[in-house]
Amino acid sequence: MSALTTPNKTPLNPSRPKALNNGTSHNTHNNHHAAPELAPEARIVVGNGHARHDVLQPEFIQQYREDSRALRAEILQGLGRPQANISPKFFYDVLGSRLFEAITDLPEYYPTRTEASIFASAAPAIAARAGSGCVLIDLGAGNCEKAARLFPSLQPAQYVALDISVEFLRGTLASLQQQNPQIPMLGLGADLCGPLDLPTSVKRGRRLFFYPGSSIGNFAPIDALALLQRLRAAAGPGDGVLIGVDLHKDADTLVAAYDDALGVTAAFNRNVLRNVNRIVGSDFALEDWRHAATFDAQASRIQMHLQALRDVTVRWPEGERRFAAGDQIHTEDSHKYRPDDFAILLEAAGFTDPVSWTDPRGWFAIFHARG
Ligand code: AVJ
Repeated sequence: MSALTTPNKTPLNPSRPKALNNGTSHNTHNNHHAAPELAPEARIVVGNGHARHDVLQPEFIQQYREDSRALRAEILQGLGRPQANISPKFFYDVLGSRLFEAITDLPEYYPTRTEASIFASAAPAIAARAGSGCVLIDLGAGNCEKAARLFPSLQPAQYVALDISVEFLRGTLASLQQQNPQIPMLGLGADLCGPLDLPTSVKRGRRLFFYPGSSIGNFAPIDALALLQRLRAAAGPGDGVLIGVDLHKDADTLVAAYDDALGVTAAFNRNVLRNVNRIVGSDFALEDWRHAATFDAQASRIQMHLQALRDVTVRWPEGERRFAAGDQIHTEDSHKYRPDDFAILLEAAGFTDPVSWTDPRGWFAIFHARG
């Protein structure tokens, strides 16, 4: 366990997630949804308006803290490369998280709806296979919505929500805890890109690692394999993984999903420049950059770039970068798997007996495999 680990006593009135105001979130490309803007007390005040002192509270542990100097250095390193890039983790500031949430409502963006429809229709089969009463470890927690929908069928012995920052989890988990007092909950601030050291607060017993939303698509297959291997190392016999994966399909459908008519994905992509300006003090002018999304069929991935509309020089306190008109900054890859290939990846990581559920069009799949 990291030396930074500090078990945190949950305040009686969980505060609004502060990190939402200052930050980037994720290197695991989870979906960060801005927390609902409830008055803090709205979550636990009952009846006569006095806060109860005996309500069940989730536990929070922060294992890993992002350091702003490291984030700056990471961005500047990416901007200095011959092929400039910005990691997709910088999409998810407050506005970016809201834009992502808006993306999931777009008619063209099928993954979220399709995955939800599979969970809805396959929930009994998934529970039969994964087994109820497990410790549910949510690696793509975001707003915890997807896991919460599985509670009735899975009846987890504990719900562990993982995020880069526990601050993102406080509000959501506190209200989820009130709605599900029978399920002990733990919010864990951890980095999925490092080894998975689960603290002792994670109950013993069968574990189900849950990674929904095709977040795994942001990793190149070789890095997805490394992540699965880390999960495999943390899993014992009887444990399993449940992973949402977007599937390979025709280029038109894919490109439309990442270049919608309303321009929400374009705004989501271009917003990364505002976040970068905030973090490194650069002067990217948004009007100089257009959104580009292409499908590389060979690599089976959507690639997002920001393309310079004219010659520009971007400056920051200790440097600058010139871009010629047409030059691109790479911002995201979203890999699309063929079902057999993802099953092979799971087996290569040491998982066994992979099964998947899909929708009638075969656009998205949920995989289960055993540790
Ligand atoms: C959150 C990584 C699953 O790749 O589809 C949506 C992010 N980017 N539209 C995806 C995203 C542009 C999304 N993931």
